[in-house]
Amino acid sequence: MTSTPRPATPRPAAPRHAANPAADAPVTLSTEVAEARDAGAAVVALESTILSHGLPAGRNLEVAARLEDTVRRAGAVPATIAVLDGTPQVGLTAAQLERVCSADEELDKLSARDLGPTLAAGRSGATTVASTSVLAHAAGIGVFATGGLGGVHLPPPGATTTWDVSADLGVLGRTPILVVCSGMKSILDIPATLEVLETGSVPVLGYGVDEFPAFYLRSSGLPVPHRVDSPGQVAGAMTAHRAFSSAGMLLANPIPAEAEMDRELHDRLLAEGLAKVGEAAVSGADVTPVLLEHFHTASGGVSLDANEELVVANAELASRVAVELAR
Ligand code: PSU
Ligand code: MN
Repeated sequence: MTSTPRPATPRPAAPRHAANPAADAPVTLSTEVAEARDAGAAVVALESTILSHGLPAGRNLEVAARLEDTVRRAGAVPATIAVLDGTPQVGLTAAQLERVCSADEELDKLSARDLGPTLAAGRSGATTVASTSVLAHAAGIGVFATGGLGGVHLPPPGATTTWDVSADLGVLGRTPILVVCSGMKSILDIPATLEVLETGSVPVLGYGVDEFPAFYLRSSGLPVPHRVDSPGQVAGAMTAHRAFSSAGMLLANPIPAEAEMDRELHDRLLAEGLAKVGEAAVSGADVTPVLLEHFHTASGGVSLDANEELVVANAELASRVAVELAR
């Protein structure tokens, strides 16, 4: 028996900069987010991995509520993103947010590559910076606030590389979105991460600072390529960048001074955490959650407070930028 080859039907390429990419994208927007987006109002995407894998249950729900509240007060609409029962949800109901924050759910941590298989299988999971960026863009949202960006992981003693480079970096290089964060944690190789961002042609802006922040600490000691001092300047840089590039943009906002961790405590916890990861042979997607857990328990909650304050500050700044862009 011979099978008849199907004629190839060339499909027209989808425009890369469709004004409303969400028109055909299989994402489900909450009514509030859809209305705001269609009206051209300010919308800010928020991720869910930071809730499910980055903060302890209980505390995560408080932080989630505070983040959404912060965005609203600043005049924007929050769109927390997660995959629930095979549907990418952009904007969560109170019950959905509770589900994402519940320890019983044991949600998977979904990077961008996990979206397809997870959706097809009807499964649920929390989205990282990479997958949140992809879904936010598909929903027509251009501004996203988080805590820390993933990056290039430090090799264990004796090794030269782990090849563990967060997908956050590659996705930012090809997704037109502004990510507002407090840099990356010093559990990562910050200079190497900045190099990879340069390779991806992702502009890196420092908000009110000349040095790139390091999450729990206000400075990594490394220079930031471009300094901006107001939401209007960020919006201007974003608009000008967009005329030439479909790459994302990173706005690094240092942790508020009063919430910054003590450097000695920080350095000790970091050394302990890295040793723990090495001993337990933790790898891949588990590395970041294990290190974060160590910081949170061994600091007696100091790092948790720091984490909360910096994400809230980023949500506020992202909202102010989104409001500028919506003008
Ligand atoms: N930074 C934090 N808390 C987090 C994360 C980063 O301070 O929870 C999460 C984010 O979702 C980020 C992800 O996208 O970790 C990066 O994970 P990985 O290194 O496995 O790519
Ligand atoms: Mn990784």
